[in-house]
Amino acid sequence: MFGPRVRKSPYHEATVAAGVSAFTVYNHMYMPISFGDPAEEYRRLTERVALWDVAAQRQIEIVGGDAAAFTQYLSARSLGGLKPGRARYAPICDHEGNLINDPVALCLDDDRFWLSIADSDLGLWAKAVAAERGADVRVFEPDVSPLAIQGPRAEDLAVDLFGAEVVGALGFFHHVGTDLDGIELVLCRSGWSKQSGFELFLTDGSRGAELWDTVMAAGARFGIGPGAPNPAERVESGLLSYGSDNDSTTNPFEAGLGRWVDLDGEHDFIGKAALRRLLERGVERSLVNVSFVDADGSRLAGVLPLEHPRSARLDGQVVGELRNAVWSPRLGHGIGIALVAVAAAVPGTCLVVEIDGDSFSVVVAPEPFGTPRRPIPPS
Ligand code: THG
Repeated sequence: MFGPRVRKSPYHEATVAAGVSAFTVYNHMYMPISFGDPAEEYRRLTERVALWDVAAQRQIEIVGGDAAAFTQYLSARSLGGLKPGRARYAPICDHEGNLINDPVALCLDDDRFWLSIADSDLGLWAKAVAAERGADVRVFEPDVSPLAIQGPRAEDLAVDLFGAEVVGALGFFHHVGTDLDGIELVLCRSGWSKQSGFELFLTDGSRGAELWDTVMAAGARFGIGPGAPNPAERVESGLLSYGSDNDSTTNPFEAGLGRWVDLDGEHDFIGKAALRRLLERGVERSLVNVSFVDADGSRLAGVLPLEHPRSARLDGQVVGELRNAVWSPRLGHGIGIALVAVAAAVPGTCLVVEIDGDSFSVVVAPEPFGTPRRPIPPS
């Protein structure tokens, strides 16, 4: 019993009707994580198309004369050249250089942005920073609820729903305001998998069930079914799960997001000076992919991610934590993500973790798993 503090998404009833079997709480909202058959949900995502209630990816809207400059001031990544109709992955740090969110920033107009946030109260942060700086912006959470279609047949489904012209013109991280049978939404080529797909940002929460049903009906001929951000596919793909892979003191270099941090650019942002100092001092930990090497790793088949991190030991000494572990259908063995001291982050290093009284051996992978993104078909 979570009570009214935990919000329901506009798709909540539809997901219950579709057989949701587990929720997490994300941005103070229930978010489906399973429909009871992990193996089938993985196949659906990697071979056909899956429908995800990701309304818990809430939007923080920033609008006003200073919106562009203010949004930039929040973001460690340069948003230079981010134009209406474009989006950019934009890690955000606090003044110590710790990662506090890793949203997708969408530019809707020259003076209007959405930060499509991961699981932390970025709205409070943005409002406070705006007020303290006297920025000419309004910061609020609009009525916007993303619904994702992900998988190799998402392209065909999107063409059926929105037409080849609209979909063909949409590059990766491009978006456009449109509607589906009069249901207004922003269509974006994005999503938290590497299987290709789209996110439909519904802008009228009263029409969630209608949108879910419309997409489900059109997707029937492509083998659509319900799903959720997939723990196995995303670890295989190397997408960061903020708050799950990292702790409250992880900087973007440790989290593997260094390539998105623009320290050399002109733009000032919160955490810039701290991040420079961190780099000078040298990064102490690193997020690495690991493979389970015991035959026993196969017991991870079908399980949901770890409920909490487990200590990882090297020669008996704790050197960090295993943050997530799942069975990988693609690789055929258990895989995980560990946040460990750089000395232990060397490929081939063997670590020992205890999970529910059993001891497992994991080995640091030679390189991040990082499935390449499925290419966008030529229009
Ligand atoms: N979509 C939307 N909002 C979100 C997520 C999303 N909010 C929460 C969470 N996911 C934020 N985290 C991420 C992490 C990775 C990506 C998007 C959001 C992502 N990364 C690509 C990559 O790493 O290959 C692309 C990065 C780039 O090219 O800029 O897509 O999924 N709406």
